[in-house]
Amino acid sequence: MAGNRTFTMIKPDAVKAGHIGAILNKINQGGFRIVAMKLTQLSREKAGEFYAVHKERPFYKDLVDFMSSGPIVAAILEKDNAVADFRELIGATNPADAKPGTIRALYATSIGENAVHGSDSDENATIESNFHFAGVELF
Ligand code: 3AN
Repeated sequence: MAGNRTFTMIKPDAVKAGHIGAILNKINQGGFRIVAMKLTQLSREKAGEFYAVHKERPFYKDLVDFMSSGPIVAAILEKDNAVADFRELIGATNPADAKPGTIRALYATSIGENAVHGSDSDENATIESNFHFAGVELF
């Protein structure tokens, strides 16, 4: 059965461009409830740990540099079928392929700087939520 929570980050490109409010609005309009949220910045070390599954990929270093380059918003979101529905709301990894109206179609500039993260499985949603919010009260 699909879980009811996912994890997201509004990435440094979208924070810098002033899109936090617009993206949170899309998230709420998409039927997601925010159960935990913070404005924070990842160190290079923490960004590397978060994206460790991509360690062997050619874009890993750029990804770690980018994700630690400025503030992000991290949040846990709740909705039925959260992981799949959120990935539908954010659109394809490459904004050029993202459906019109999705968050990446609206706010991402490239495949590397693509505005938002969304967990790709219930298991990773739990791991990623704990990475940022272990021990924090959920609302
Ligand atoms: P998604 O975030 O859509 O699940 P993943 O898990 O394949 O995509 O990739 C994680 C992150 O790595 C992406 N959000 C993006 O920032 C970066 N990335 C993925 N593919 C590329 C690529 N070909 N070139 C540069 N960066 C990439």
